[in-house]
Amino acid sequence: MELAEREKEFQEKIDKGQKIEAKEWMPENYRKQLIRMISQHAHSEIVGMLPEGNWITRAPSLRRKAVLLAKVQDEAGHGLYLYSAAETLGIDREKMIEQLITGKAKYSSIFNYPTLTWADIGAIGWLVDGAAIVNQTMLARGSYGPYSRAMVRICKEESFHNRQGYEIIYELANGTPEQKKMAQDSLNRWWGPSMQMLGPSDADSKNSAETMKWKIKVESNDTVRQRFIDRTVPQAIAAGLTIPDPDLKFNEETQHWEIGDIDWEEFYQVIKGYGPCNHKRMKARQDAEAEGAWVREAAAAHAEKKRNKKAHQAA
Ligand code: BYC
Repeated sequence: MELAEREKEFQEKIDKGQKIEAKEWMPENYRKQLIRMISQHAHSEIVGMLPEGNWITRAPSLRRKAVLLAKVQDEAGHGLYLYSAAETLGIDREKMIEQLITGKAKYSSIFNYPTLTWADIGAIGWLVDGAAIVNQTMLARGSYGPYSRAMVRICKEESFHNRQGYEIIYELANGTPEQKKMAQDSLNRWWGPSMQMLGPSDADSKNSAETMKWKIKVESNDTVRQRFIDRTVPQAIAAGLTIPDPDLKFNEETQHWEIGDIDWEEFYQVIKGYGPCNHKRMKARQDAEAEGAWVREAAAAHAEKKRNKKAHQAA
């Protein structure tokens, strides 16, 4: 079959809402776009463990510690499903990890900010996982079977993360004046990066035309961001906190919350490597890779030994 004809059939399948599975024919750029997005997503999950893991030993109670520990472990699990989903496209995990630790691959901009107080753990669960859920419930409707199915389970776990984050923030916001101040300070620092996290505005999003044509994403960055804003502003109000945006207003006609300008200059600086914690995050992943080398070598040697034994018995 001619390439053009194959592409036409592929597009028809997508337009009908059918899923594409691992072994099926797909345009090379569809494969590339998916590897780019899924591997960036996987990297975000494991880098995202770092700012939160930082607070496990300092959680204010045993309950908070157990919940945070479970959340951070969930993020590692998400990384594993996602690396596996990317592997179905013909790239192996070693290669993806190498791309991460050599700085060739991106991970979410949001994880380049520090967690300065316990309230930041609340803000991450509330805002970061909140933004992730809105984005990922959309991605669960995407065209690539292994990725969209991974999203279903991830979103269920993210919902628990989101609730635990909001609970922390809500309790602090309704606690002592010092605690309320801590919650507000945390919202002030995480709001802007949470807006940026959902990607450049539609006019500047270079991949959206292609990824939306192929239903890798079924909604644009701005659409997803607006849904996140509409869901989050009332939660801030319910907690008695103020969104740090003087231009925020509710549009009665459209029934949407409208925000002021997003600081895209900051976003591009962070994704170029100049955020407050890029260097630290990268070094943590590089060290983990180096320190885990002996485990991988031992596991590979054991597997090799088993294979040789089997081959010897079969001979
Ligand atoms: N950070 O053309 P665009 C989590 C890049 S983790 C860094 O609009 P696209 C969690 C983008 O890659 C959740 N880079 O891109 C974990 C592109 O550059 P390249 C993470 C960003 O792909 C632990 C360029 O900017 N979620 O939930 O159509 C604890 C132009 O952008 C970012 C995912 O990864 C960013 N924020 O749309 C707690 C979801 N935004 O690659 C929680 C999967 C954009 O061409 N990804 N860039 O060099 C997506 O849904 C989409 O990739 C995006 C961007 C909406 C993020």
